[in-house]
Amino acid sequence: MTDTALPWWKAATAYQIYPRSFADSNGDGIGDIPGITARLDHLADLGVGFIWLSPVYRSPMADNGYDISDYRDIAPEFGTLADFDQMLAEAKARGIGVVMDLVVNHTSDEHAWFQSSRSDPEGPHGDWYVWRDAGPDGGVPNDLQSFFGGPAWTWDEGRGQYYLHLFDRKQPDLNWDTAEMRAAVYEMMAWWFDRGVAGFRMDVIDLIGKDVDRGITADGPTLHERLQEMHQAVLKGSDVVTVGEAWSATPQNALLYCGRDRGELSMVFQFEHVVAGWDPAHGKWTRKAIDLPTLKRVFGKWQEVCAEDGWNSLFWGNHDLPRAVSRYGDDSPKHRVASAKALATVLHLMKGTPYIYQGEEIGMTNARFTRIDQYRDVETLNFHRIQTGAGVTEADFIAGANANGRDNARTPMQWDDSANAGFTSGEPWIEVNANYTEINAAADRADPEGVFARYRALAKLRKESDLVVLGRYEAVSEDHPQVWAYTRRLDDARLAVIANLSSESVDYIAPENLAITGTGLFGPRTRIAAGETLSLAPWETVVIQG
Ligand code: ISL
Ligand code: CA
Repeated sequence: MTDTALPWWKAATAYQIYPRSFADSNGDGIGDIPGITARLDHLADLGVGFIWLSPVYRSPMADNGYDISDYRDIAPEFGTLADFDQMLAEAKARGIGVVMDLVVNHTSDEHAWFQSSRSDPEGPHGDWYVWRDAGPDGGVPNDLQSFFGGPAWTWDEGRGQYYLHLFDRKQPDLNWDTAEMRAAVYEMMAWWFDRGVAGFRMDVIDLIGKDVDRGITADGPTLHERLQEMHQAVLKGSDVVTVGEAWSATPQNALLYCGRDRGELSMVFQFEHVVAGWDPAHGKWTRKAIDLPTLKRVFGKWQEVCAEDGWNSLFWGNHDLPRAVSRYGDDSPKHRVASAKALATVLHLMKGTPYIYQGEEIGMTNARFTRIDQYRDVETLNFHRIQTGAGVTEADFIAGANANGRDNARTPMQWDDSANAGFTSGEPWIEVNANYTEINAAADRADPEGVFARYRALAKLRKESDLVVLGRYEAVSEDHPQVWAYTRRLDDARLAVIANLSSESVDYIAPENLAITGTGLFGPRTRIAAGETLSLAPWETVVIQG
């Protein structure tokens, strides 16, 4: 890169690790930190600049670590602080930063703060959580619902009050109106920075400004005030990266989080492309096809939002979402590899920081479970109970869970074709996808035309090319139902990206603004003339730099 003022994370490709499912070093069936350390070369080879590590803190694991009982310790099943420090050092030696998951909308109910809060209302942690008296009828204070189903309030017998939990009842919400609580969070963050972490991914951060009594949860009145305070306390002046998970982020409010003069975050994860693929009436538990023009318009709009200021994060999947190739591509044996590569290409050549979710780089697919007892996810199990109780058939529920349930992304990483995909020598905590003998890192990496090779090339390009990092995104033929085409422009340099995102051959007539002559990046073609018909094979990509 030529621009030395550019923050390091703008030219980096990120990689999310869900530790429980990545690599098990000791045969207990649960992925762990030494397992990650042993696999760092895979990531270095891929060209990753930083890892977002899903939570590894001490936790009773009601929500696989998103329920933290001690922010300054590691869950024993994941290892020790010494293991963590070693992983950090070995990642650093490979030029890879480690970004922790900051889960501070809530803690575990087993956290010492909550234990103290529930037993001693007048004590030092009495108002660190959101407590309310029962409603006039003796029931819940209001009708706020948990994201995991059912009321967001649980009665605490000892304290004689309800506490708020926007997620599971084992995840009580912290009270962000308490200054001492906020200071404790900032101190904890500083403690991890002192250990050498490269930044934080902030779990459901758009919920911390909530106004419970008015029923406002996301994007609440004090949200940005809190983020600015956090920035002043621990982020200011350092070169760490921060990415906030913000389901409520819109083009209208995005720059409030990541505008250059705001003093808040580096970027947010917004979910407009994810939600656009959900059924408006039934949410994510029913299946709905993806409409490409809508998808392109959503991404295009966000490219526009952050064209001059702010910064986008780019992702297809994470540990809460279905596998990219199953959701947006075609995971049939015939088209899986080509579609995974096409999806990687259109995403990674946009402006922003791309995030690869573990297994995506080898084209891993959804789980395809057939029975509810194969699922482990608290959200899926809660909604199974609620929905089948309300009359949804077992088969319909499983079909929905197989489309969008969180366990799709949580089956173990498929390393090779040995027993349990090389993930564990023991019994895995969740079933390995039966397709591991075909789909695994060893096989894919051995193929120069494989998915991994494409991801590696894209990460390398981003590291080396100002155009890929900074070029302006310009949409081309936005209404085309099968082809995603766009250009990037930086001064005189241009990049043309064309992908057939369908399983049929397409004759695509290149409009004038796509005409280019230059170097073909992933194929032999070096020129596109205005009005020329490109015969694109299913999921074929054409990328030309001119
Ligand atoms: O996937 C989801 C959208 O329906 C939700 O289940 C999910 O809870 C939401 O995306 C918020 O996610 C984050 O916070 C949760 C945790 O369970 C998720 O894993 C995490 O990414 C609570 O900490
Ligand atoms: Ca283990």
